[in-house]
Amino acid sequence: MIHKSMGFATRQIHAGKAENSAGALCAPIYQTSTFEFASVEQGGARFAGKEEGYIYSRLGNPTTALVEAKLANLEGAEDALAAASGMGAISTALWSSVSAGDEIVADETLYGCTYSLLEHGMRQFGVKVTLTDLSRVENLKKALTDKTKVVYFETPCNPTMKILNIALIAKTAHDFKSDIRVIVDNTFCTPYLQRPLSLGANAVVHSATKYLNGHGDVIAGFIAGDKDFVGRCRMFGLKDLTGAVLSPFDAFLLARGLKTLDIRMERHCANAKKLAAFFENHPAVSKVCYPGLASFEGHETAAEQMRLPGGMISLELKADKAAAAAALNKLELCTVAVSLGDAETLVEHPATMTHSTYSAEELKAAGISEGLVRISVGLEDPEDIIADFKAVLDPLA
Ligand code: 4LM
Repeated sequence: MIHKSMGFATRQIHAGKAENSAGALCAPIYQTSTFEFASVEQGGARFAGKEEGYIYSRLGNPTTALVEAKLANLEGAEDALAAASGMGAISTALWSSVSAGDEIVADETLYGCTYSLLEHGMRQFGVKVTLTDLSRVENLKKALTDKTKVVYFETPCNPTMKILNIALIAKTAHDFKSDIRVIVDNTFCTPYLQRPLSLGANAVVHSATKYLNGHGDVIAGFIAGDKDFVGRCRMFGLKDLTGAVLSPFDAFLLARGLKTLDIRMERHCANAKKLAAFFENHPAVSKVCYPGLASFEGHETAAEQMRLPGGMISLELKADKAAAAAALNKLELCTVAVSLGDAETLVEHPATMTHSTYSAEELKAAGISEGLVRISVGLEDPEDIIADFKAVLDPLA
């Protein structure tokens, strides 16, 4: 039996149980698209919501239900819904929240495809999207109208690591209109580092592709929040609008990854802290964006709302673009790749990769410089990660 008072590690391992008549320690993979009804009447009753039970795996599946229960427990949410990707979760949550004529206010610094969904996608369907810098609460106050249905942001923001004050943004939005849904993308933190619902947000979305799974072998997402909203996302947003359903096999891999979330996050953060200190003292580096550094603008807010400063670092090099790229191409241990939260240290160039959905002017407005390099610090020995960067940065100094 799992109690709310139990610790994070206990809950990440034990929360959520799938039907399991054989008593297998690891819940079985219910690799099935559909479920047998005992009778025509029973099938009808399940469709009508008069009887509990599975119908079809786009509406629910025992293996998927297990990871949904785990994530809901860890985020402190009433309910959670798994999706086929982070973008599947985000688009499901947003399309379940607005109709044509409604408005969304979002921070201007977002993962590139979320930016594209808002800026290029939702606008096409008559939803007004206002993108602004939510680190200044007066910008939020200016953007809110009686048509605002959603306030949406990430913190730390991908890729600049800008920190947004969850409690302040949620309070400002709710003081303006109590039914505004404040949705926070908690991908960079996971519930081990930050729990937006406890700070006043209404819903959380995740790319579970990243730290939640943690092993670079799954694309997945989550929505967590109150029962009504998650129910609407499940039975309308995901079922009818996006169809972005997580497969039972990927749910099984996620359940496996989640069992070690706290240990992995502790190590990602410890490694990132050492690497950030190395970069801050390296003469080839002009700027380090890491919430754990006292020199970083969002440091104090990060310390208030995050357990630890995370495993992501962004930096700028003094060298010109070609010389910086040539240096990073020589990394031997670290891998040039997008994505984050894996055991391997990954290095990428947002302006030409994850944020290439922004135009040059939009990148500038969002504070994403042409020279920014983003690092997802892995779980290797920190001395080896630092030695790899030292070997390629020293010649630039
Ligand atoms: C990346 N990110 O940055 P799926 N929310 C955040 C993200 O960083 C991402 C998604 C949602 C990267 C992918 C290539 C904050 C993705 C979207 O990729 O749809 O699971 O998540 O490197």
